[in-house]
Amino acid sequence: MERTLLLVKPDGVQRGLVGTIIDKVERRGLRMVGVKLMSVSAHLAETHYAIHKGKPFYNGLIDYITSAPVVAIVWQGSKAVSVVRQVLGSTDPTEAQAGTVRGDYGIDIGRNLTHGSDSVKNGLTEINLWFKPDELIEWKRSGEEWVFEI
Ligand code: IDP
Ligand code: MG
Repeated sequence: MERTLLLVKPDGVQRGLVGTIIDKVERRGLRMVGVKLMSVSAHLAETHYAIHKGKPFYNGLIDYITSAPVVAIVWQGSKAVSVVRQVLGSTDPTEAQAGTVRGDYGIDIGRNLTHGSDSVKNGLTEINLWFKPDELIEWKRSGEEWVFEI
């Protein structure tokens, strides 16, 4: 089964949307296997967003993600990567569909509330960056046969 990293960025934490965002993914049926509230160091932020280094928004992005605590969550389940991206909506909240996190709660692309891994491979890399192996719990959520035809 796939795993993916979801970050509730500082604006999501400050605005009290952690529970709402978790609720949407949890109700969709994915299984949480790791979660923590954390301050993001400049080093972690720069490693996570290395692909965007040199872009006009890069410095602002690093300032944003390091400005207040974030909640980092690892989700597991069939199609976890694409399902989380779908729940979050398009990067620019003004293009995100109503019903998505960014479409319902965001306006500005520089305050888009969340991060979701964009591929299975990048998800694994990001999970290794943000979590130690012993912070991830192997467990089975009861009733998953009512979510997945395994
Ligand atoms: P994603 O978060 O949907 O994967 P990316 O293109 O990977 O989107 O961009 C990473 C993050 O950089 C976005 O979530 C957003 O916070 C920020 N970002 C992207 N483009 C812009 C921009 O044009 N202005 C300000 N911030 C941006
Ligand atoms: Mg991205």
